[in-house]
Amino acid sequence: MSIDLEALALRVHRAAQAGQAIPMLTGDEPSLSIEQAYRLQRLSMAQRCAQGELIVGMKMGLTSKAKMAQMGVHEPIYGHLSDRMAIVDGGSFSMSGRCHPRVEPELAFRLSGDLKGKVSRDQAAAAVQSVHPALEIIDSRYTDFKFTLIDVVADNTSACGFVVGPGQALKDQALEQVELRLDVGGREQLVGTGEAIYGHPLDSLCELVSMLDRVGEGLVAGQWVLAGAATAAVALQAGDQVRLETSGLGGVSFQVEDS
Ligand code: OOG
Ligand code: MG
Repeated sequence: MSIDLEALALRVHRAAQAGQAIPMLTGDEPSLSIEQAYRLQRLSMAQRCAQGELIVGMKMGLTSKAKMAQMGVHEPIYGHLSDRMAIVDGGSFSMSGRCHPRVEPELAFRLSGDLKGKVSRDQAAAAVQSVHPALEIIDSRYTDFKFTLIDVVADNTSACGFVVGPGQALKDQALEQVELRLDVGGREQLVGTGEAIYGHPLDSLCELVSMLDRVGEGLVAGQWVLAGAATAAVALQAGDQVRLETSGLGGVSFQVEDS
């Protein structure tokens, strides 16, 4: 019997809406393929867009060794970013209605041109309007934040929220040398570099374009792209002040509401 992807998409969507973690989809559907997982992800985004959400960009995930080791999944993945996930720099994030959110230090690109096909680092750079320090909030909809590659893709790669700091035009900044210093509520400090993000954050962008090309898609001007975390992710607690400082690219912050 064929797998009902719409029904599975709805299951993940409902878990996200209720903030109630669910068992992995591959538990019931062990034959689910990676192609079906991406189709499921798109169906689930379509269900959300039908309720008024707008796609504003894409994210790469598991582009760093630290994240791969933390999650036990060793391949880069991509997900969709919507307007409802965006939090203003310095703004607040509410824990209510979430499963078990974590934060990651990232770099984000804002595109001024379209990107499609196989692109070089220079071609990718030419389509970037600005580079920004960014914080991503991920919240796996699966029990205990444990998943397989296929399950996390079906769950829109745990995308939950993102905060982008002030941007700079992309010139000759050595993005691989940028240091990212994450402080989570004074409890946890982690440091990573741009190099940890797929060797170079622009190479992560190229890989995203190449992965999208496999399904005949590309990126368009105006979109945001999160290049992936530079360190492992840190669990959030109510009341946390979360701040990312970078060497040369400025900072970005948000706070976790008390309740
Ligand atoms: C999957 C998403 C990972 C990143 O930047 O590596 C990710 C997860 O760990 O839940 O967004
Ligand atoms: Mg991320």
